[in-house]
Amino acid sequence: MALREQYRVTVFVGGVGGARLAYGLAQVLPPERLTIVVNVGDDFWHLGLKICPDSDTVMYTLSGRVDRAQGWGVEGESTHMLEALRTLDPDGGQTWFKLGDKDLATHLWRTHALSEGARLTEITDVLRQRLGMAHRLLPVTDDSVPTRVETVERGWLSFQEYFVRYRWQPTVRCLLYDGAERARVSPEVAAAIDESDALVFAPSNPWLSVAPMLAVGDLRARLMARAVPRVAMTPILGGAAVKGPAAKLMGELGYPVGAEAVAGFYGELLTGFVDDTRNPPFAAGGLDVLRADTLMSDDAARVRVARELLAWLENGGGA
Ligand code: FO1
Repeated sequence: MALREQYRVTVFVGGVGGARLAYGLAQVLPPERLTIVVNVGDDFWHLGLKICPDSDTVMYTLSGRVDRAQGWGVEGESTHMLEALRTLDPDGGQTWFKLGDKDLATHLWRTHALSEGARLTEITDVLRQRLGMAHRLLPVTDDSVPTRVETVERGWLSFQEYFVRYRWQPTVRCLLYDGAERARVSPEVAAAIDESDALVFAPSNPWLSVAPMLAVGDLRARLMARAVPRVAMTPILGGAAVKGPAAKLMGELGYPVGAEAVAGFYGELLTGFVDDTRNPPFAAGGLDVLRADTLMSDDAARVRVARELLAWLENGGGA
């Protein structure tokens, strides 16, 4: 079915899972009709470099450069720098975060541009164009909003320490989106929201990827002010997360593991919800629910899910 002329979508994404939906949407919608807004809560400084993992995962995925087995990093990557660093740092204090050689160029270029005074939004726009990504990619804010994780076993950790260094094994007690109230939604993101015909939350981790975006400044109020479909897709399929700690984290934070609790996380922000056919149906209150096979294991599935979502929205679904 042909989509309505000029129908514009903004999709909010985290890393690997979000990039998969963004990839599908980008095969269906031309660049002027799709804006991808990305979480910056995972961003951190490492070895003097500004690393933006979710942003880079989306750029590499949509430009066809991603290491498909990992879901992040660059395909065919070499690790000469990392090996040399291991010689200098035999105790592994800095080598737990694996920076490949090509990926390193992205971090060097970004850090240099920041030191020259450019905004993260401007830098991300240049990077994605030069890497060959056609669609617009916007960090939710130019401000720093690092996610911090309080764990039972290791106390407070930075997000990447929790996620990569300790492989999300520590038990999470609580999460902090540091500086989020003071952070401002970028003007580009504000404009994208105001000009969109639908606002979509990818099947990203609600607490680790979506919450750090919703906590930024007045983002939630800006979204609520739009009388367009505001829909989210479940990251929980058949009682488990496709990848990563979503299900484990839900249990630790005291939520029942399932799509209903995911919908509850968004609350009145949503007008619609995309649930997976593997999940038991639930009473979704006023939400319009699309039930679909949302597993996006290959490119064809990503495009199929994106088409199904857009057809539903186009036919008045999710409102
Ligand atoms: N994830 C890992 O599990 N191990 C790594 O060593 C690692 C390095 C890395 C380097 C650059 C980058 O952009 C991402 C990287 N990731 C790594 C992925 C990433 O940190 C996480 O998947 C996300 O932050 C969670 O969305």
